[in-house]
Amino acid sequence: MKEKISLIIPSYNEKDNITPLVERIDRALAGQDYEIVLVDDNSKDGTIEAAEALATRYPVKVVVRRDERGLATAVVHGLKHASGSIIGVMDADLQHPPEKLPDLVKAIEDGADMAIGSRYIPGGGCPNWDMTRKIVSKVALMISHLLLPSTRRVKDPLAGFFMFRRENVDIAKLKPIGYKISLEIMLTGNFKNIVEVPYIFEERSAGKSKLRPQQQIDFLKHLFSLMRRTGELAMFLKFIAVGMSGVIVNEGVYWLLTRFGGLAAYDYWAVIIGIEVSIITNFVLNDSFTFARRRTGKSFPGRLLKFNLICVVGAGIQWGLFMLFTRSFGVYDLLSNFIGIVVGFLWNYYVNRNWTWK
Ligand SMILES: Nc1nc2c(ncn2[C@@H]2O[C@H](COP(=O)(O)OP(=O)(O)OP(=O)(O)O)[C@@H](O)[C@H]2O)c(=O)[nH]1
Ligand SMILES: [Mg+2]
Repeated sequence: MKEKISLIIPSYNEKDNITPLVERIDRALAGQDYEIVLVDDNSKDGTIEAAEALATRYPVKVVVRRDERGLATAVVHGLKHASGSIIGVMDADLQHPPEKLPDLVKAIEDGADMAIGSRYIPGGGCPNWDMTRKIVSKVALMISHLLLPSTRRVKDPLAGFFMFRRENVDIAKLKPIGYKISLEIMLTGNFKNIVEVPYIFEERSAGKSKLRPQQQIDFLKHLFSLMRRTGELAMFLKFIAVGMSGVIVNEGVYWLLTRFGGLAAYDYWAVIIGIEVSIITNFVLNDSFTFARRRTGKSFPGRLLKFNLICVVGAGIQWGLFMLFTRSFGVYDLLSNFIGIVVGFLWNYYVNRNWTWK
């Protein structure tokens, strides 16, 4: 017996797209056990009537929300009405080609627990986008990869065209804001094997785009919410706290060595020892506190060595920026040093987060 596929399709004023969409899906999924769950936010252009007419001929469930708007929450709502063990999500405006659905299904049948339609792997793309939209999309992608490093295993985590096994997702955990439902599902779900399938994002042939500048703000709010819920933000804040403790250790060791340790005349050595001791205490704290949940399976000396190396390079970055800003740009020395500290800190955090405690 084939597993049942539920395609959840959010729609808002897509009257002219709905019939060709359902017909093309039905052709693409011939021989599969599938249903379409169309979640419409009370469109007034006739989308609902068109969908209800299709429901007499095709396996279409029309779910109308009257009290809420929003793409991602519509998909969560649709999940509650879906009965398949495989869930697919796609737009109603034919920008996600239904003919690619079999590739997504195949990826799941071959063992993936999530299959993502990707614009950013060979064979995929958005050839019809203008320069601005291309840049906005790439910047959004970069920000996601930077702020939520666990999305880096996927080239296109922001796609709205994907499939997954329902058992890997806990609906109660889904709290998306805005448009990026794939991000929400990928990061709150328990996915071990995510596969990307290339597709071309088509031009919108009918209906209007619902993209508004507000969505960029919602996107940032959503990223922040995911950083909080996935523990990413907590790690960052702990790393800052540990870094501050390192300053105290660094100063304390310098003070002890120069005042009581006989290094009064060798203060440059006291500085170096202070730096190294604080790197080690920072390491121990980060290893047992900040990144405690991420250290399994890696050797302690290996982590210590990587951390040490990264921090020395970080110090080099701070020094280099200090020299650059004071000498080349004539910037006030305390400000130059501060810029160096911030950049060096971000370097230390990011590289350690993704390499030492990978
Ligand atoms: N239920 C529901 N669906 C929505 C809402 N906003 C957008 N959609 C649907 O979500 C899908 C994607 O929205 P679009 O406006 O096409 O967004 P986009 O594809 O990123 O932008 P374009 O390329 O300009 O079309 C479409 O099927 C829309 O009808 C909403 O508030 N509620
Ligand atoms: Mg669209």
